[in-house]
Amino acid sequence: MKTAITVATLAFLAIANTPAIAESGHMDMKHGAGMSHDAGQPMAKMSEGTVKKVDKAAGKITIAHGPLENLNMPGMTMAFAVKDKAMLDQVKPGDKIRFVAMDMGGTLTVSSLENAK
Ligand SMILES: [Cu+2]
Repeated sequence: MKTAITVATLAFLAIANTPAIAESGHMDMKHGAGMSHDAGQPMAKMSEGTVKKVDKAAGKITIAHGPLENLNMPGMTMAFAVKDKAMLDQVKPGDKIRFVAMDMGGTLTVSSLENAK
């Protein structure tokens, strides 16, 4: 008798739990859809840095930069390629800038920059 009651209780609990599991799965799906919507937004997280050197001939800029979250990089001084050499005309060593750097085919490239005053 005792055994039969236990089995019946477990069966009841299993049935009672099923809607809860289904519901949490549904909520996860809604959450996932929301995240993919956010990923569709243009992401232009600007990083801050100070121009150390501008090499117009090579199309490179050396920047002492703060942490670059999108590249998972700590602050350091390093050279970047630039997407457009014309971008180098608007900066000179010592300038404080905001910029977006990204990995373009293995080359860390500044895709946009602006003076930070
Ligand atoms: Cu770096």
